[in-house]
Amino acid sequence: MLRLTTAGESHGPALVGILTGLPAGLALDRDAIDGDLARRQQGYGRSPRQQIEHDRVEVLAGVRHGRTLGTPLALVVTNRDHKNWEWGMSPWPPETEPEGKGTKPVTLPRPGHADLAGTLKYGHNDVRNTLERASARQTAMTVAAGAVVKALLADIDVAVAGAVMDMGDVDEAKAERDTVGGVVEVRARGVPPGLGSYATKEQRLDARLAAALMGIQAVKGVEIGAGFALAGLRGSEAHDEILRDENGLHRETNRAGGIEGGVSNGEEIVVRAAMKPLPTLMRPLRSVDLATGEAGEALVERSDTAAVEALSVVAEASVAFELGRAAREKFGGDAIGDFVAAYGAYVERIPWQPR
Ligand code: EPS
Repeated sequence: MLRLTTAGESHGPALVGILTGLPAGLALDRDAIDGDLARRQQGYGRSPRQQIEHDRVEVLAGVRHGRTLGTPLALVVTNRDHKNWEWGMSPWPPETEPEGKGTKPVTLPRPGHADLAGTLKYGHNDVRNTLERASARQTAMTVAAGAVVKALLADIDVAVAGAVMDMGDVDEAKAERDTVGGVVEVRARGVPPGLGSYATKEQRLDARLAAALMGIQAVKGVEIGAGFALAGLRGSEAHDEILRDENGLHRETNRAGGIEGGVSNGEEIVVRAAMKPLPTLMRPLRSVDLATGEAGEALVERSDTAAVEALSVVAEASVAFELGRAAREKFGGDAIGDFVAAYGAYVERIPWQPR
């Protein structure tokens, strides 16, 4: 089954991903993957770090001449900033004099980041040992893997797109040395009915998409379809009546966001994620020095004022990955042709046409 395992610190040499469970023969386009990586780096309010990084995917295994081999893919995204952190992030005790960044321990945790809870949990004496992996830098690998899975979905005519719905005023926040959050939406078109299952909570597509979105750094809320607003409606106003036309079954409304009973129902999948304002403030919040116990101000590092546009790309990749996983469960196949044929036979059987 489709699975992504990742490793990599924000200022280490690289992000690494092992992607398993793809069929053989899937055509991949390097420019499409790199295009999504570039989209993730853009947007208002991004930090100067994005001028250092030029994210590109390197494929070390699992692909030959542009097609998957049916074996694990090994993906790498290099951290160009690592050259400034070679001493600070050295895996072994450095044998040279301290040089570059990360040479002094961080002891003032930022409220809202993983800094405090992570450092307490793992018994670190340098908050950097927590923040390096907690960093949203890791989302570059999420996007690389999501771009690969979007190619799989495209073969069954499923398209996934993320967009920013709402965002605080970046210019104003930046002037006040503050940060803002926002809301993104992801829509997936062409998803056939029957992905996920009502049978167990682990199989429910809504639960899986919620976990995929909540698993992205800084996400604090997730909605499917009309989400929280449904709680205030009558049943007669909330549900999407079932109609039939010459193309098959369809709905005139989509308050369910394309999922009923934890199963895709053939309508567009619509999910939203709310992002909190980023926790690294140029005007720091109060904190406590973990080394001395003294009151202080939180770590101030270069930071994004907002990363909501980046979230829209990461959320798109995360939704694509989960839909790809559910599609692999349903249609299987060792070769891409088997997968597409199983999809074809299934949509032939049911009264539904992609719209
Ligand atoms: C992040 C802090 C910043 C962000 C980073 C996430 O990194 P730095 O400390 O190097 O400026 O830029 O995100 C990325 C590097 C990225 O590519 O998205 C954090 O603490 O979460």
